[in-house]
Amino acid sequence: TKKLVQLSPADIKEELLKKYPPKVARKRAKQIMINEALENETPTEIVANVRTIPGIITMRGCTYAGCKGVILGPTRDIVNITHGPIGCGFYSWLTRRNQTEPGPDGENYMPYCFSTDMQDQDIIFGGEKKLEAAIQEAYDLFHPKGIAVFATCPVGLIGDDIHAVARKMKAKFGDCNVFAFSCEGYKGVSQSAGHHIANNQVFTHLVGENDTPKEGKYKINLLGEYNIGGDGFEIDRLLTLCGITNIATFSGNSTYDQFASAQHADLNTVMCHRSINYVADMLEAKYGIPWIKVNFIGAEATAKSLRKIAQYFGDKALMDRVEEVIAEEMPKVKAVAADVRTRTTGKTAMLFVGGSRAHHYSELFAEMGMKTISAGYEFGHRDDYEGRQVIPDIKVDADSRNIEELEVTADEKLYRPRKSADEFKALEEAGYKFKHYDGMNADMDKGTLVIDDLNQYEADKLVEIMKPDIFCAGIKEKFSIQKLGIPMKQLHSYDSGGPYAGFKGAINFYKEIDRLVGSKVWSYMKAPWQTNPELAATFVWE
Ligand code: CFM
Ligand code: HCA
Repeated sequence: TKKLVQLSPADIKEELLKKYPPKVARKRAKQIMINEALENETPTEIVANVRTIPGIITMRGCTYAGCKGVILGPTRDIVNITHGPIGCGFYSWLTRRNQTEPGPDGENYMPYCFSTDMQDQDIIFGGEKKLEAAIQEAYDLFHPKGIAVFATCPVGLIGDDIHAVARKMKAKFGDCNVFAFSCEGYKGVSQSAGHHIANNQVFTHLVGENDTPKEGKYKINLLGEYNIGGDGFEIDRLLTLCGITNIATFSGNSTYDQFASAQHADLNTVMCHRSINYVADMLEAKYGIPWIKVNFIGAEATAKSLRKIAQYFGDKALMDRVEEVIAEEMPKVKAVAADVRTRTTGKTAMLFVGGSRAHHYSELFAEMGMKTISAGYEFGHRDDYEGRQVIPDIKVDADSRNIEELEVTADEKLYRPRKSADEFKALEEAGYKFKHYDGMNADMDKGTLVIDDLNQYEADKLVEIMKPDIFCAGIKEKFSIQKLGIPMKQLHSYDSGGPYAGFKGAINFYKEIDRLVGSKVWSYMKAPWQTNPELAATFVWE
């Protein structure tokens, strides 16, 4: 006999925690948050960027993945050598679907997997000589502009000095920049530490190397866009249509020279704040280039971001051009949205991805009339959930480009308490530019579940209780979710689809999701709870 019970968000949270040993349950409880606590409750702070409890099957990856795969992976003309056993190199080889366009010089090392292939004797006697030989071999074969070395776990444990080797080889070659990353997988609690290590070294060894000024009236860098499924191509298409020059993308479809020339931009636009905010802050501190948050995931978000860039430059011709481009593109997007909405309105989604997409993609779903009922990051920090309202530490005069600095402490600059809308307006009117952006929580409805570092067990449980119409995550989650009879869409690799950014991307996404949530095939699957139910429950949307 089945009993149908209605579960509140608090009940669901309890269900997720029920099976855990008390200590584990106490820890996980701090990472499962009912968004914008219901009336008479104080909003909970979410605990994020903390170590995954051993034994739990996390969705996260490692520091090496964040450094080598994520930040440096999409750059085509730097030879990336993994110093370590072969598996790390092999499993980070072309898995991320970052696209590239080799250009006239044709230099593209992405199809290669370079590794020192450490063996037992290297672990015992040290691997520096082998690394030196690998760098030499890469130089002799390709004569690249740059060679980057990435440390895997054993390298840190045995103490190979990869930086000394890199310095020695750089001096020896004279015409090739060799630099290294101490990004051992175990450093930090996730990919996130790898982003930071990567950002620091890219800034130290590459940014500023090319001092030839770049042409262009409105020069920007696009930070935190990795050209997955060709997203960066679509964004570049729109920027070009608007007459905006993209000096460097960090690091989708990028080259050595783009990094080296980034200091020539007038404005930094930040797409994935989690992975690249360090570079944005360093470019501002060293070169005085301000940054603003943008988001090209979602048609409305794309239009808003283009307008934001135009507003920054404050030039009427640019603002008009941006409006023309939007007016040209938007009707096509709206027509497709109107069609799919007849089938997708009211459907529900769950998004558990990385450190920014779980937030950005909720906009695309909203445009389809779909509701994100639960979401979370694998490795986001608190500011990715709660938002960041930095500034006003600079005041930019649109005509003269003068930047007036305000006195702020470093601490204040990073985590400034939230200001009221009125306070912001007044400051904005006074000419201050805000690097303000909303985190995930602000965009999620009241009573939704925001869960940090979701794991295999909780994912299954959530799906069982809330039965979303679609679940979005990565390859490790894909098949277990599908076996529960729920359509699954990978928001990392796009399941070979895409682009999903910009206007064309929005159309692709609407059509694909429409097909997925409308497919009958999933209803033929029998999930374990359907054959052997412990509890029949339903989640009722308030
Ligand atoms: Fe930024 Fe990314 Fe993401 Fe990320 Fe990633 Fe990625 Fe991602 Mo996979 S940089 S945080 S470390 S948007 S690789 S392109 S899809 S987890 S949400
Ligand atoms: C990474 C890369 C990854 C993995 C995706 C996945 C990506 O974090 O090392 O789990 O499917 O986007 O390729 O995030």
